[in-house]
Amino acid sequence: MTDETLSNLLHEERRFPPDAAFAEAALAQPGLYEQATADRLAFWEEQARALTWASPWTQTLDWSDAPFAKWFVGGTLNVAYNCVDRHVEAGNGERVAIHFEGEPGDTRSITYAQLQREVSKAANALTQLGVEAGDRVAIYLPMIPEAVISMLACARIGAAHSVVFGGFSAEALRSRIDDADAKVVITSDGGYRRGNPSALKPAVDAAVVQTPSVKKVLVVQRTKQDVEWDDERDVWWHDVVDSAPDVHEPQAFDAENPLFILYTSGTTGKPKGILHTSGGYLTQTAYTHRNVFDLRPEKDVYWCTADIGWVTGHSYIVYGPLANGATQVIYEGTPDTPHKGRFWEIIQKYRVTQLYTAPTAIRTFMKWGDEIPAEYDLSSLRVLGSVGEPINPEAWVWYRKHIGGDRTPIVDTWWQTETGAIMISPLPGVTTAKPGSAQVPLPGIAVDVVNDSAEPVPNGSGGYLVLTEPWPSMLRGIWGDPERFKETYWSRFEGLYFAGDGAKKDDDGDIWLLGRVDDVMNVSGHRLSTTEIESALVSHPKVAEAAVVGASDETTGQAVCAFVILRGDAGYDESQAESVVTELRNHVAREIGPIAKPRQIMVVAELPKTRSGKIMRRLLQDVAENRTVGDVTTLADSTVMDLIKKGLGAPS
Ligand code: 6R9
Repeated sequence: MTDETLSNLLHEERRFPPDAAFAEAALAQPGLYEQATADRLAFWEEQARALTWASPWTQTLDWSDAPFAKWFVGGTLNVAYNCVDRHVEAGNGERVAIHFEGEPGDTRSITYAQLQREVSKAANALTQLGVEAGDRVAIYLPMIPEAVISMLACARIGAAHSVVFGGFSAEALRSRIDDADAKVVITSDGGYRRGNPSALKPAVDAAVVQTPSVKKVLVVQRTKQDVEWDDERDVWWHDVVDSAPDVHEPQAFDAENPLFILYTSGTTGKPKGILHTSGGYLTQTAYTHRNVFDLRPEKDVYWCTADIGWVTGHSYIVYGPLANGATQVIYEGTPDTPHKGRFWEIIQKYRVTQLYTAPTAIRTFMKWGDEIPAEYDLSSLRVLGSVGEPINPEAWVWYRKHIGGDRTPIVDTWWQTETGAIMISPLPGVTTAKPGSAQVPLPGIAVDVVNDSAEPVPNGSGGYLVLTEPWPSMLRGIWGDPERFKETYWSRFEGLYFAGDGAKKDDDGDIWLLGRVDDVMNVSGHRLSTTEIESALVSHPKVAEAAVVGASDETTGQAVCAFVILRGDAGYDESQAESVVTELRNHVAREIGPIAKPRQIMVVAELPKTRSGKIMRRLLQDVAENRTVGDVTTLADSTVMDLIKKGLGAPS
């Protein structure tokens, strides 16, 4: 990456030093970095000791069969015991584990003592249904407490779960059940979505016709809608779980016992079943959750808005928070049901202290307008988190100002399904925040940015993000495909894990994520990042959201094409289209340089996003290059592309 193009983001000069009182009281102190650097493995051993082990490990890390890692070799523990029972035994049984807020407004608060009974019942019921340690169970549920209970019940009996996001199709579900050879599927009649019950069981019915491994389907009743029923195969949760004994003796399993498989979406080809195991995964999710969010389990109310169908839901709704004995909110629905202030209403109601959400949500809230959150009391918030995509500096600053009351630290957390837990993030109370940058590897984590020859780039330059040392919550492989694991992550740079992301180091050595490397454009031999130009566009007061792609161009190789959504209050009407576009093109030229000036800017009403909120630039590239739009099956809303094409006057 040439120096003159490493521009816009590095010009972000706003700095947010930690508040002195917060810094003094913070859980994470600067000494944590020194401690981890002095002896990395001893540092991780200390973090592992925050868990309760049934028998101690004999070796911290076995890397002799790299890239297949074993952490805490010989140690045994029960993950569900760590997430539930031990808090009850410590006298915290009456503490609320989950404040559940259903979309229609129904609520349930579940204490740790109740959770222990619920998980025990579910574990007994799964055993009765024939599930044994080492088996796989598919979970296809809405965001209801039974989703968490099911995951913990699997962990309790040593079976691996494979959660499939409830928005995925019958075909996506079928291929995942098949790949993992799941014995049981746990689902529900449906869930609530945008004010209406939305069915789930029909997809399971269609999928399991073709999956001989599935012996039983366990069905939670949530919406009470009609369902088809197979008397041989289907059982109601309220029949078999509610009547099961509420005491269950947790058995200890090996630290490397598979905990779950989670399939990653997005790229072409067969989905990859990312495998995570027990001891190292739980160690790192608990450690990061505590330190990155400054968690005080005795008084905080934490809320992560992800769905448990994604890794963020696994690590930062289920395992990290519960291992730490946190009280958290779980919300079933969408942020605009029944009104656009629903999130803020929930924060006000439960006095939420930590909010963990995604840039795409933050940009949506910006688009809806500042006045909506302003109507609610958000003063309980102490730490705000962001995950999933690079956060544009403007969105970061908006988040801090309008949600965080110009007061809260923001943690921009970089990690992946594969890393299992947060890897790069500021520490609240320690790091002086730079809007738009994830900044520094957490204590215990080793990352670098390298060039094509695997050499570390100097400060002020860009390249590829790599992880240079194994970490406890690292993926242990791709389910059933060890070769693909080596090939995908370990073959590009010898001995280094290649994350697939571009990044640059600023003059202080802080890391700025630039999006997937396939999102890097090459315009007239200059490497430009989509994130960089998107951030420039979003920094314009009229723009709410932007997506940038490189479209092939006869002269420049690639040309910058931008799709923008204007802010609701921008007062835009069609007759001004031309002048707005000119204004935005000039704005980008001013912010980054003429080289980054988009060849084309298209004003659209929506952007195509995956169900986890990541913009699918590949589809926009099809539009920009006048091609038939490719596979839209992983889109959250498959009609978006028709809307975009119609809006641009292109044939659909
Ligand atoms: C946790 C999660 C992983 C990819 C990752 C990167 C992008 C996630 C980010 C970020 C910049 C952040 N990503 N967090 N990019 N800043 N704070 O999202 O996992 O769904 O597997 O996606 O998401 O490109 O490689 P996953």
